[in-house]
Amino acid sequence: MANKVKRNEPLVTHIYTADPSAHVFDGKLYIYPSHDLDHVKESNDNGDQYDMEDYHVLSMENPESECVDHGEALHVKDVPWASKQMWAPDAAYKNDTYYLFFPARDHDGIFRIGVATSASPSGPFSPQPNYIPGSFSIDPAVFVDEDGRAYMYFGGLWGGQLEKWQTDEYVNEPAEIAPGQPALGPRVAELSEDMLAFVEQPVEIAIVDEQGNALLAGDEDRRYFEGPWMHKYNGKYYLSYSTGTTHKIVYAISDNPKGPFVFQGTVLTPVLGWTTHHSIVQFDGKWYLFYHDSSLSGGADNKRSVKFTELAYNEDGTIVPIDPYGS
Ligand code: FUB
Repeated sequence: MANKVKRNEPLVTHIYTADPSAHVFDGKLYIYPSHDLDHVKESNDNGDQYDMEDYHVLSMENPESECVDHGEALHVKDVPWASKQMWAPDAAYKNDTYYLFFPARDHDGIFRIGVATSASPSGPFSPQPNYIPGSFSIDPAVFVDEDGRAYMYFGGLWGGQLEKWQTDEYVNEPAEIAPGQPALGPRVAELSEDMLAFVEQPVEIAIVDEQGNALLAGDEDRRYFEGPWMHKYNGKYYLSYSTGTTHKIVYAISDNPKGPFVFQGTVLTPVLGWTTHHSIVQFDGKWYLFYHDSSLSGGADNKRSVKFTELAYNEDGTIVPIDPYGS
């Protein structure tokens, strides 16, 4: 199925798609989204309404072309360790292999992150029998640096269970984090050469203000919630993410892939729907923001559609904020 895509319009309309991770592979744009299902589930802070079962890979020859749905690339029934909720995935290319990284609940209801491989960027992908040892929570974003080293950024609050991993052990009912305490940061771990394991225990990323003070849990306009993305621009590392409860995509910059990152500002103002999730990719010299909203479904939080638009930088390297519904 193919539709010619316009800026700020759904890439496809025959299925609901969300959480886009966009990459350029083989000179084409490949988009790895979640596949939202057209069903009614109980809606709660645990995220039960996001009850996705499989992934479809989308591709575009270029930003002016049609978008192709390559069909089912991986289904939860084929992943031995996973029970449900195939949430935001990402993909990477290394070792002549395409890797699909994805979170799902294991058979104990704990979110873990798995990996599946393919010879083709459009799949189908064959899952590893077990999740990545030491992985937890949601929203993997894998960044392969210019030196070939690969890092996975991950973690999400609330339904994403990050609060339950404040120590290296899973705690089902953790103590609440007070608004005046430092906010939880996303986690990062370097991946092994074969991309199937962590080479280290994941570490928490520090996101600080201009004075070097950690962002606080009560600072909901700036603190990390979920959906990390990493890209590099002019030699600097840009960590962008969703603020969750305040529905923004914001970013922070560092000289090091593991931070600390200094908070900068907004990438994307709120979209229609509770969640916001994005990726940033360069194609043919221009930069693009892929994101989702719930306009196609008339505002249903769990029936979202992936869209894209151009992204621009100011001369000082800051990002020009995007209003998804502006002119
Ligand atoms: O799609 C399910 C969850 O919603 C994702 O993992 C989060 O980033 C949010 O978009």
